[in-house]
Amino acid sequence: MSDTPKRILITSALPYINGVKHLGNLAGSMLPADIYARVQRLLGHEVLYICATDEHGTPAELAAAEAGLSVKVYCDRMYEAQCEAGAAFDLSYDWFGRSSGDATAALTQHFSSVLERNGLIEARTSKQVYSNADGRYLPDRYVEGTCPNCGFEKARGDQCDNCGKLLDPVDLIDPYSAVSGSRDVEIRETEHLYLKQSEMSGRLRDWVEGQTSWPPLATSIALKWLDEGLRDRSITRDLEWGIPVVDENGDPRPGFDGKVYYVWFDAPIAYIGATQDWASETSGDWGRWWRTDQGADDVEYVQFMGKDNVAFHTLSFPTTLMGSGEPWKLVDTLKAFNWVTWYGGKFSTSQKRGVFMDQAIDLAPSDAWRWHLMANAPEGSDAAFTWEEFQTSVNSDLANVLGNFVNRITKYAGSKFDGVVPEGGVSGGHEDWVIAEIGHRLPMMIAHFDAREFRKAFAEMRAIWAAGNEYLTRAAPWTHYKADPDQAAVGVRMGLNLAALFGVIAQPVIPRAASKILDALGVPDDRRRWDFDGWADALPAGHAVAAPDMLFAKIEDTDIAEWTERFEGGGE
Ligand code: B3M
Ligand code: ZN
Repeated sequence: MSDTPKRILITSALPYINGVKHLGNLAGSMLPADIYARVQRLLGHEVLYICATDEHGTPAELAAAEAGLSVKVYCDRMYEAQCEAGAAFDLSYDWFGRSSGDATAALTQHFSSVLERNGLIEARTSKQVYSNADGRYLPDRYVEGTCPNCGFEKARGDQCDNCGKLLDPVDLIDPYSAVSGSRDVEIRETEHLYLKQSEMSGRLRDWVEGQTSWPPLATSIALKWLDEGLRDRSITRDLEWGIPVVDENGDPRPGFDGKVYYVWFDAPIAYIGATQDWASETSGDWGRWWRTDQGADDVEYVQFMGKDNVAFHTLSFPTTLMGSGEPWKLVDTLKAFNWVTWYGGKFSTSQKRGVFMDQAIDLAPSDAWRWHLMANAPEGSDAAFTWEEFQTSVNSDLANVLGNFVNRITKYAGSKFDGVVPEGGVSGGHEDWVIAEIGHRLPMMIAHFDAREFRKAFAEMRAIWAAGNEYLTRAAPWTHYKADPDQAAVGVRMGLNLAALFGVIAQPVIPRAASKILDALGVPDDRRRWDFDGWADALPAGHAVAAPDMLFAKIEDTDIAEWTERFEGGGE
């Protein structure tokens, strides 16, 4: 079904290093990117899916301090933890790197020099909060105080968690150090580098307005910032941990001792740095994916992220790339998500509210989460997670609709037809019906996946499984077995081929259950790709099949009661 093979570069927003991610993070970036990558591979396209941990900035330093570890050791440990969590959820990265690697540092310093040469970066004197008690500057989250916008008393220097407003630490009323709590702070003047985004407004607007395949959520966020007037942003911070600041020749910059680049300047550059690391480790060719003078013109680049990351990907990162005047690949399509909420409230890493990836995997297998989270993806609006809906997804969609179907037909073939696809009989109206039904739904499902419309794609997949159940109800091979074994054979043959098809389409979404189904049915590798021609005869008469082990365990009411209590589900 796939036309000419494409080359598709996929990145998902880089998970921040300060802890294992919660289900909301997973559903808004890594999981949809993984499913999209798997779909495109099955369609025969060449895919490179890159992700990495985002390791710089104040949250890393603060979390390390809280854990009583050096930032380096903390990041090493959390990187391992995030690798494990990703593997447990079957995230099929081609490369999962680290923004703290050398490649990203070199690229960041390169972009800084080139942008400065092009007049898009300049050093300016700025006001920063300095703590006498701590003997250091307090950038971003190192300082807290009262929000000038809403009066919230625990606003952080970079943003108010209560009203969401982005802040500058010097805006806070009654500031105090988040390190020591000391209020003995003063405003000092010190030098920082500024990215002159304002000068790029015109080019950015032309570029944003020229995009045809961005979802409205992404375009509207970018245009809102442009309409409000892009402000120049400081891209350096008074911190130890990060990438050292260089001058226009790439040498250590005088006066910038103890300063590093701002985490949001280097984090998107890490998409490229991680690709370079992938290339070094695999003898891959990174330029073919990122440099339009080296073939990346043919690449379709798709980014996945939560809505709070859109401005950085549509404005500041493009400023870096375009402003360099070098032939870098820019994003073609950006898929942005709203929030998954915890019973309508916020998931929170700092307050440990919600379910985190490492906890989730102890409660239910990855397939269950993958199915539930993306069937209910926060696409049109925020989507609330509740235990009750999770239970319904697993018990009804997976166990009843898919699991029972596969189970019933394979067991029946085992007991009545010696575990082989039976021969004989002639297809009739019921078979025509289900073939037509699937012939109509399959292309729609693929089109929805291609358009990254996950809810619609999942609904179509469920409808295909349901059509199989409807077919078995109509054809009811068991009722014909005694009087007309040939007619029973037709039904079982079709049923087994439907089960094989269900396994093939389920692969990107619930890869573990899908493999179990395909292995039990003995579906050969070349029949597992998303090329559906002749699907109804994929398993020919005489082909041996077995019943898979249990595919999905049901979630009991007692589980829900226990989890609700343990995670204080809904209790805010
Ligand atoms: N690390 C996501 C976040 O933690 C952020 C994404 C970076 S993508 C270059 O909000
Ligand atoms: Zn506020």
